[in-house]
Order: sequence, then C-alpha cells, then structure tokens
Amino acid sequence: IEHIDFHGQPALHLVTAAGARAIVSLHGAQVLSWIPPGGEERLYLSPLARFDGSAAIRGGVPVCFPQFAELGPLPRHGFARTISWSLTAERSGKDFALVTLTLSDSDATRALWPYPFWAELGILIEDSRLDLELEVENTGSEALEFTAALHTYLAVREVEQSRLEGLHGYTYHDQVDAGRTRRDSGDVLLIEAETDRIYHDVKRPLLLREYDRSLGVNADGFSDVVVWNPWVERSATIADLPADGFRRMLCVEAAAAHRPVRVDAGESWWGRQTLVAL
Ligand code: TA6
Repeated sequence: IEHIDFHGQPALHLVTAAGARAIVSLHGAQVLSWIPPGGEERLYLSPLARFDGSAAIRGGVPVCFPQFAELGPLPRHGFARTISWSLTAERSGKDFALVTLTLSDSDATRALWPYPFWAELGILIEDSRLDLELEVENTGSEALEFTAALHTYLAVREVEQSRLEGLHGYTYHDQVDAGRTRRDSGDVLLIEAETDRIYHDVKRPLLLREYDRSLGVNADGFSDVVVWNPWVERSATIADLPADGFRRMLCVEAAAAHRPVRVDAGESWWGRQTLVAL
C-alpha cells in the first residue's frame, strides 16, 4: 500500500501479489480505480472528472451519505463524497490489501446535518474481488435516520451490449418517469435509453454480462439497487462527463434509499457491496 498523489489529491495505491490493484482517494473515501488480476480496469472514471474539490469526482465509487440523491434537504447525495476522510488502518498480505477510512461529525457536517456519527469505509481487494463495507455508528444520544449508497460506476465496453441479470420481478421507482412504481418483467435489463431506477429489497446477486467478460455484483445490508445511465440528452447537461462517456459506464449501486435507515443512539448499521470479476 503506497501513498500517492492522484491528480493533485492524496490517494492510496493498493496492490496484491496476485496483481490486483486499486486507487482510493482520501477525498470522499472514493475508490477511483480497480484492476483485478488480468489487468483490466473495471471502474469507470470520467476523463473530465474534477479533482480540485469543486465537485464530486465523476466516477469510481462515490459514497453517498447521509442522503441519497435528493431524498432530503441536503446537497445532492449528501456530504461524504465531498469531504476528506482519515486513513485509520492499512493492512496487506500475500493475496489481499485492505484500507479503512473514517469520517466523523464536525462543525461542517453538523451545519448540514445535526447528528453526531462515526462512519467507516473498509476497502478490500482480494483475488478478483473488491469488497466495500460501510459502517455507520450513531455516537449521539438520539436516534438518527439516513439514506446512502455506494454509487458504483462500472466500466463497460459498450453499454448497449451489456446485460444486467438478476433484477426480474423486483419493484422499482422509475426516476425518469416521475418516480412511478413499476415491476421489472424482463429476464435481463438492457440499457437503451436514459435509465434511473431504484429497485427495492433486492435479495439476489446480480450479474453484468458483456460479450467477453462478466462481473458479479452483490450486496448485504443495503436493501436497494440503483441502476443509472444518463444516456445522450442527460449527459449533455453533465459538464464532467464527455459526450460518449455514458457508453462506457453503468452505475449499479448498493443503496438504502427506498426506506431510510434508522440507527438508535449508540447503535450502528453496516452495508456492503462486493464486485467479482469473472
Ligand atoms: O444514482 C442516480 C443518481 O441519483 C441520478 O439521479 C443522477 O443524477 C446521478 O445519481 C448522479 O448524480 P450527481 O450528483 O453525481 O451528478
């Protein structure tokens, strides 16, 4: 585990003996690159991403906390992705590398959200797996509620030729249709237009299939899965995404969005997303 400078930001470079690699920015505790053994990047990072702190970094795995999207009064996706986290542990062995970053309340967070908390993101690479585990502890004396997501931007060769399997039969809120509730009836999800869906209570592991490779996506603790691709017109409104960027990415997010998470005083919650390169 090496401390590096990545586009002017302090970052960590994780490497395992088997050849897996990841880059994690302390700003936002954001994983910006993950390359399993074999050498192919599996996360999308926009070539127009800004690293100067003026905006959230477009790509990798932004941590949305304590608010997902615009589900409350906070800035979109909360504040965790736009402030610096602290490195509290780093460990590596023959086949793995692990770092732990933490964030707790400060004057800046309390100005937006009045709760004392402690959050930890554990980032583990092992074999062909990337494991992200978010824990949130309520260090205050009254219950708190939040929504959250690991807003994972998966890299795809061509989004229209990718198939996301595992969501059939689940109910979702369709954010491109005024939040209407629908039920997924197809065997696979194909991305052929702007897509922004919150699938509820997803219990199955998902599989993103491309013509020559696949990626397993599963989660625990997070009840929902968000699938997002901005497609042509929406992309044009996103300054830090190139015009054809949407073709190279698909967000498959582990989220707690549909129902807020409630954490009583002194209690904690955790959620995990795991990606497995196949
Ligand atoms: O997770 C999907 C979403 O909430 C979309 O509605 C979309 O706007 C996206 O996140 C990106 O948000 P951002 O604030 O990073 O531009």
